[in-house]
Amino acid sequence: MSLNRLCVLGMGYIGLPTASSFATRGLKVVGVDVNERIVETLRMGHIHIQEPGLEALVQAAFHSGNLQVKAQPETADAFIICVPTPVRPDKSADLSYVVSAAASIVPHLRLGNLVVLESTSPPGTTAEVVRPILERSGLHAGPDFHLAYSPERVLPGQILKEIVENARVIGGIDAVSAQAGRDLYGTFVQGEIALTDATTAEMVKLMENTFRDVNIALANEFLRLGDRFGVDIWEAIRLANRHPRVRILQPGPGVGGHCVSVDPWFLVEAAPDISSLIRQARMVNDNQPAYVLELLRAELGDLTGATIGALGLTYKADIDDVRESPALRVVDLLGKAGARVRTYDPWAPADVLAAVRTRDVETCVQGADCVLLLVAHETLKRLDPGLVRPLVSQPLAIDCQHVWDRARWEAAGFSLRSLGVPKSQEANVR
Ligand code: SAJ
Repeated sequence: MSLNRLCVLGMGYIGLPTASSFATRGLKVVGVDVNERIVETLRMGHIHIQEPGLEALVQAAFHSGNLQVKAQPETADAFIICVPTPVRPDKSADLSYVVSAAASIVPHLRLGNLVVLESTSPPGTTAEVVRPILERSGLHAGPDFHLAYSPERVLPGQILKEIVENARVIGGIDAVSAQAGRDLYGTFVQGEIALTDATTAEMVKLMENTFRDVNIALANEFLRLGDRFGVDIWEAIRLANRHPRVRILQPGPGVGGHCVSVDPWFLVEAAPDISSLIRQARMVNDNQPAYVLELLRAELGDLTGATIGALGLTYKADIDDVRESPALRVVDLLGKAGARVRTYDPWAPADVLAAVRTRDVETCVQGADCVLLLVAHETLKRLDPGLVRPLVSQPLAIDCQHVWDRARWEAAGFSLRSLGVPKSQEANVR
């Protein structure tokens, strides 16, 4: 089928690269965002998020003359919904952005159109939530227009490569809808395109991120067991992973981001009676920041009045996203425990409030009783302990990512504690 004009709703981490990828392949694309500030920023040729290569791709899309950004959708051959689906404080799925994006398409829906939902959604959302909204147009999904679910699967930091190369699953409300989705994404996707039904595709996306969350929870529980039994968990994981069928993930200060720490709740909410493992894994990962706090207490005793220089605030390394960041949770817990926390992050947006944000590492660690590494940004991994040592008040460093070189930090006069390396094991890893 011919799909030449496209409306992409939501100009965020997924919608913007998706719209730009189609535009640079010759489709006429209108990118839509309800946030006027985002529309203005993009129209001025700037981008509001950091992702390697994205600015150049967006500029190429504008230069091609095929990309426009607007506040409202308009008639098109296909519509792609890429809006957020957060969880509410009670862990229920908030589908309000999906609902309003679908409603905004209704006046523009025409015979033969294709509508694709990309947002991560609870099973049944495409068929039971989006479909009835679109059918308010008087058209019927199936005979009159095509409707499909196709989850984004890209890793922040590698979006541009993965959006093209990853395999893509497209689930239609009928077979023709799925094929229409393949015609559309085939424009730029080089990975395999697998067709299925909409609810299976929704389930696939949730299973992927739940698989990751449960496996990280297992690594984090191993870390606690390692502490109990005096085992360096990094060494134990390295050795276990030499088994041909074992691949244990990395423990750490917790799981963040708007995906892995959120999506499993969609399954728990939809079927709480049969998802206890998934819920428990979420709780293990959500408790990691409190576990980090205990490590600090073990080293510093009462944290009231202690000065902590906390390095890293984003949810993972070398990206600018702080959503659900475990580092922010650690900082918050430290503040509640009475510590004076200064923070530094070379990536986090300037408007992130986290105790006292400083402009450089030196100011952050000045007078610190403990230098705390929370996120393994490249620049922080390479931090020179010799520069830090004269600035701190106590030479204690705590590495929650196991990336600082023990010999180097100790040579600079620091006592280095690593999350996952019990004190009794530190001598062995020297
Ligand atoms: N993390 C660990 N240990 C690990 C791996 C990750 O503690 O071994 C932590 C990270 O530090 C971070 C969190 O988990 O706080 C999530 O990071 P991530 O790199 O696992 O994943 P995301 O959220 O950046 O992207 C995920 C990806 N899903 C999978 O790998 C199954 C990506 O492919 C999805 O497209 C994305 O979620 C999404 O949008 O759903």
